[in-house]
Amino acid sequence: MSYFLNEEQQMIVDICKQIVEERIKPVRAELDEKEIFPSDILKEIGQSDLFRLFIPEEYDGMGTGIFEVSLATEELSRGCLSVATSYAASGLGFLPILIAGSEEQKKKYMPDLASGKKLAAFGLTEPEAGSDAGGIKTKAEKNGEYYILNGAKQWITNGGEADIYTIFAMTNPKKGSRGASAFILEKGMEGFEFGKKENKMGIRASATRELIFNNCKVPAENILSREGTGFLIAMKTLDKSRPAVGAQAVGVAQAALEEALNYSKVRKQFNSTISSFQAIRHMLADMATKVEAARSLVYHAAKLIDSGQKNVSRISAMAKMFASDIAMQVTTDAVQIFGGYGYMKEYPVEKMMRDAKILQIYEGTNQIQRDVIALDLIKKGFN
Ligand code: COS
Repeated sequence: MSYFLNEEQQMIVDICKQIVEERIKPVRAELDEKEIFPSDILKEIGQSDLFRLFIPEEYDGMGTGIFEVSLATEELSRGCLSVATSYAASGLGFLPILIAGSEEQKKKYMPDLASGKKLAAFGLTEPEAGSDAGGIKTKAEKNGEYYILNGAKQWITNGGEADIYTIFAMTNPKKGSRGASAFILEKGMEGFEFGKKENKMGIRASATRELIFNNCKVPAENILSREGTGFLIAMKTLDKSRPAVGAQAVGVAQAALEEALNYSKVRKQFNSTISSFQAIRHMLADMATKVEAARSLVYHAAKLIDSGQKNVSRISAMAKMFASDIAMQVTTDAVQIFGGYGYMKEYPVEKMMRDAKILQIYEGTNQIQRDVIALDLIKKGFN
């Protein structure tokens, strides 16, 4: 399908396709099986300037938008969701700096993140605060020139691998979500430690770790904006990043659809290829239609954000929720079309189905997305 991409956008897609074919597909099963973090591939992604996409030119970025990031994320997800997640998680980690950072903070941190020399991570979730983002317990107390952080973050993508972390902590717990603040932390800061790497169902090559703050000393100048703005920074970040989760979903669904389509044309039963059976044809038709609908919604959401529209929570949540539900359905149907072979690790659809599940959970469960959409709908209607 043509999406009227300009020359630059087509180039982004082509570069990603090449990385997928040459670097990702040959090793994705092994990375998954052995839980190997794809450092070399991420280096190559950096050398191909793909981390620069959403970063303004003054901080060594390319100044393109969420649409271009979504194109890159979708293509990388066609290859391997672990790689795409590690790539997208760095963007999620540095978005708070772009949204709320001072000129000095942006100049200090963004160039190395733009080149891919350093990776970022986003630290919001805690053992007792997942969907309830305002309920975080990590504390940040001001002590002279420092904030002292105590607490822990859970299931942090790129945890331990990233150099730069945007962390949300309570500076005034009595105020609830209005008492949260955001900080930039660097790996190696005193009192900043990592827990064990999690053993996951899917995206097994991505790194998910606990972050532990044990009287962690963070220079006071590393606060983003000012005290009390942390929850808002987190929400604004998620509003911008959720379409990229939708793009991950479109990519993995497209990959599963392609695998199922190709297999249906060679697998023979009852002396015919299974693509000649209506049962399979109708499944393929539904899968292709769903992927196309999800892609349209993701691209639309990304373009609305890039157009500068202010209230994007609803469309952003819709894109993430719809596309990830579709990815789960389409990858499950792909396994079904492969039959018993689909359940085996020799074929890639087994991994795609395991990987797809996380998309309905991270960056806000799809139940939370439905809450965000419904609340916005009831408050604002269609104005
Ligand atoms: N943009 C701007 N402001 C926002 C906002 C947004 N997207 N979402 C909420 N706010 C504001 C609200 O308007 C409200 O402001 P006032 O106090 O001035 O009225 C304030 O923030 C608190 O909002 P609300 O009362 O809706 O907060 P809740 O505690 O009920 O939580 C949800 C809202 C559930 C939407 C939020 O906690 C959430 O997004 N949870 C999921 C978190 C998540 O994605 N976790 C995954 C981890 S990241 S991988």
